[in-house]
Amino acid sequence: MIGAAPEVKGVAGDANCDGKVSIADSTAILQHLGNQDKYGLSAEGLKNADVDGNDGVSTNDALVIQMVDSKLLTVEQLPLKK
Ligand SMILES: [Ca+2]
Ligand SMILES: [Ca+2]
Repeated sequence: MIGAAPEVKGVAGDANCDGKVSIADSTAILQHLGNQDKYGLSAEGLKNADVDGNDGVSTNDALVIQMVDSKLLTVEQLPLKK
């Protein structure tokens, strides 16, 4: 993987667009929902954040990302089907 840049664009679950899926993405979604003016996600982040199979970003999307962080789901399973 020498010289290979991580794929940052369009990673399912990567709400904060740092190229990986972690608990920080779950937190970013919750902050977005709680205070959109201050902590709003980018357009790309919103697209990445919508992983639970239901349209729109909700606390359930944050929950799905927590499940990935807890190894109950894998990134490869995202986004979940309806
Ligand atoms: Ca991330
Ligand atoms: Ca959703």
